[in-house]
Amino acid sequence: MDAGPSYGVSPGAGSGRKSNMNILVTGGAGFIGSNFLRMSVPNRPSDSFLNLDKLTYAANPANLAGIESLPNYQFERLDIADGKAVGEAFSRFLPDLVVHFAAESHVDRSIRSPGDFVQANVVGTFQLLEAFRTHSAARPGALFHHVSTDEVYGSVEGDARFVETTRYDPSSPYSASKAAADHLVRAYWRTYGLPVRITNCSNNYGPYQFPEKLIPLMILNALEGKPLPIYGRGLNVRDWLFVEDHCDAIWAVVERGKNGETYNIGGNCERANMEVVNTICEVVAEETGTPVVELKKLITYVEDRPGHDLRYAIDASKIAAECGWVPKHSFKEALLETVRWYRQERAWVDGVRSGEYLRWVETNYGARS
Ligand code: TDX
Repeated sequence: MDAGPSYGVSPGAGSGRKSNMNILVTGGAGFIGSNFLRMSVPNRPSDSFLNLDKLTYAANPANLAGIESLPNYQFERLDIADGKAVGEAFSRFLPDLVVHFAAESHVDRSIRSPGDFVQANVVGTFQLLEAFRTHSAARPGALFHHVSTDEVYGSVEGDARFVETTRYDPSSPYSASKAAADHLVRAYWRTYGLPVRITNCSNNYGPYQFPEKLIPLMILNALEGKPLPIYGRGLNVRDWLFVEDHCDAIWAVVERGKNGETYNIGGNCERANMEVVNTICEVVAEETGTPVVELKKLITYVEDRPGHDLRYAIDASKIAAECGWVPKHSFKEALLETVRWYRQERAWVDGVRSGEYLRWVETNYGARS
């Protein structure tokens, strides 16, 4: 790794990875992938980035407005489950590093349409591994970094926390599809010696998250005086990770992790859903001057999600010890930043809600398959 620009990790603390890398990012128009690209592309001018994204409903080209004209960035609309197209992209770009974010990720949608999740998350990961095996694996220092989730471990009991060796026990079609993808990645390490690393992160939040997930949905509904729907009794616990901390963690693993290893990434921030929604009400009240009691009156208990995991809790000590990464943002501060972003970026919010950007994609790239 060059000692030059290196996002979020100590300067010069590289692992000897070469500079001038070709970095292929999948799902870079989605929430976490676009945060990763916005943080990385301008800061790594000697690396070339290729973003492969199918531009499904949760991807938004507007997420990349600030970087799309940079000379070290290219975009290609592509379905990762299309093995031929993936192979062609790899043979042209010859990636040294693949950071694989692309996934269908919303649990409620996976309950309604599980097939889409198997296709994108399992078949898509398989096609990328095959293309990487054919075109990249022999390149010195090549690495396939697979971005996964803590949901593969299922619900944790008592005070325990997920460690990297916790048995996989997925509850939803979404988490089962991510678990299957993780197994494939690990199998390619054991069978073919493919240089791979896996990270399993907790619940992300921050700017540009599609408003189907808890935090952006609650922020927007609170700003608009709409009901705040809490599943069940609101006692389910998640560990919350600010998206920029997550992107820093990925670079820390790329630069200082080991091949064949898995690293858990967490925000050290466990909260019951109820508590998260109350904090959102408090932050929105402070920002808008709306009395907090009025916002809390919007809380509505709705039918629980089937197979709803009670608690996710990450033990992130391995990445701290081996890669020197710890989260930098406090929940309150990062939530305030997120609330301010959703208040300011009305055009983005209106665009994703109205489907305006879907029409833009159709005009520029043709109809979605
Ligand atoms: O309207 C809601 N009401 C509610 O109570 C929504 C959308 C969610 N919830 C609850 C369900 C969960 O307990 O909030 C919690 C968080 O829900 P989601 O934002 O849907 O996330 P979760 O189901 O925990 O899964 C997330 O974390 C792991 C992401 O969606 C995954 O993509 C990630 O891999």
